[in-house]
Amino acid sequence: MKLAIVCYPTFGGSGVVATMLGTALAERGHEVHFVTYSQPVRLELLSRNIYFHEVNVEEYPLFHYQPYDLALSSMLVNVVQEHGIELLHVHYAIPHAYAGYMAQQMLKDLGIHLPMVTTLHGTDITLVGNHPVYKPSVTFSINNSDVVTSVSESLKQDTLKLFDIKKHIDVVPNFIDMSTYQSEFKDCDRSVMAFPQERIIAHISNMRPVKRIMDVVKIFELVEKEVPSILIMVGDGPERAAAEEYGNKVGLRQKIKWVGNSNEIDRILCFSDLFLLPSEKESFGLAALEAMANRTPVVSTNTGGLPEVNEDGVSGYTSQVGAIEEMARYAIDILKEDKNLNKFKNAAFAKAEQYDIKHIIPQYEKLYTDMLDLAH
Ligand code: GMT
Repeated sequence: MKLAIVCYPTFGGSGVVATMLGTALAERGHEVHFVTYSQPVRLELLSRNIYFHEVNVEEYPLFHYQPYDLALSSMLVNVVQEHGIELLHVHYAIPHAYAGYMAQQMLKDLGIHLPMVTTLHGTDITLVGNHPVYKPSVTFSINNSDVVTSVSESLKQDTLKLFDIKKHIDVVPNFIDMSTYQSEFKDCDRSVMAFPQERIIAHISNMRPVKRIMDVVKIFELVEKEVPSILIMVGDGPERAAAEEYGNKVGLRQKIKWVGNSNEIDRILCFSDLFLLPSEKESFGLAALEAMANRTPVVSTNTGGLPEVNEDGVSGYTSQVGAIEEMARYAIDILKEDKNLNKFKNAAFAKAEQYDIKHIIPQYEKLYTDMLDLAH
């Protein structure tokens, strides 16, 4: 089939999931057109069946805010007509589901029916979408999508609680391509980062307030007193400066490596012994799943969809938001002895296998074909 995918092109999980989905569908012979404002960071354009259409918003001095959703819906109308697109899959409700709906209406005028799947990812529901400024548009866009999916059971329940939803929501969890992680991990050269006696702890996020990265540094501060270790902080965002300053103040300048945004996530996770994700909200926690696929256990909060991914006492541990001391104790428990650490590493890998791409892509394909059957 021929489909258009709309997503954010940045390092955020929703864009990563959309890119992995599109890439996997293209490998299975579908024609996939990404429509967004720049090339998605993980998209390899030189691949069979993959196309990218860049949405440009012309700057015009009259506009205080440039109308991206208008430009996106117009671009969708053009791409659908030019390439005979059969269905649209938008990731992240704001403004994508809204722009998608507008494109559907314009195409209807031209005699073209374009069914739309909306995948809810988290903050489009729990943080931003729920704000009164956006709520009516988000409710409308969800209720007017042909198919709605959410990336965890928890996000589905949040959506039903926070919005007046008349549509059925299918839970299709995020996924990972485990075939990429079956190798012997030959590239795991931990000596580039740490001394042999040190454990390596990692955190990856966009360092927004919701990620509570100050908690990451405070947990590490406690762990490091008991277990020689270093912390690798990957990503960038508004909370970074304060957390970095705190780390320096408490004497951890040499122990915390702030590496910024990175395209080498798997290399970093490959030599990591523990992943910390003490988020305030997390609909799924794709970063935790990526860690687990790299045999890295996770200490996280138990918020949102995290307990669905990180099984408490198995692939790591989960705690209440803000329970810094408890998370530090769990981290020490995992890291202290090699034997226990290896038990957690193997269990994390086994748990990640439940989310292998081969279980999830057919679920999306079925939703697409059912939707197209209904449309014809
Ligand atoms: O949370 C982020 O840092 C980015 C955000 C996004 O929209 O890209 O992530 C959300 O979607 C991811 C992919 O489905 C999920 O793994 C994240 O848990 C979710 N973030 C939140 O719910 C805070």
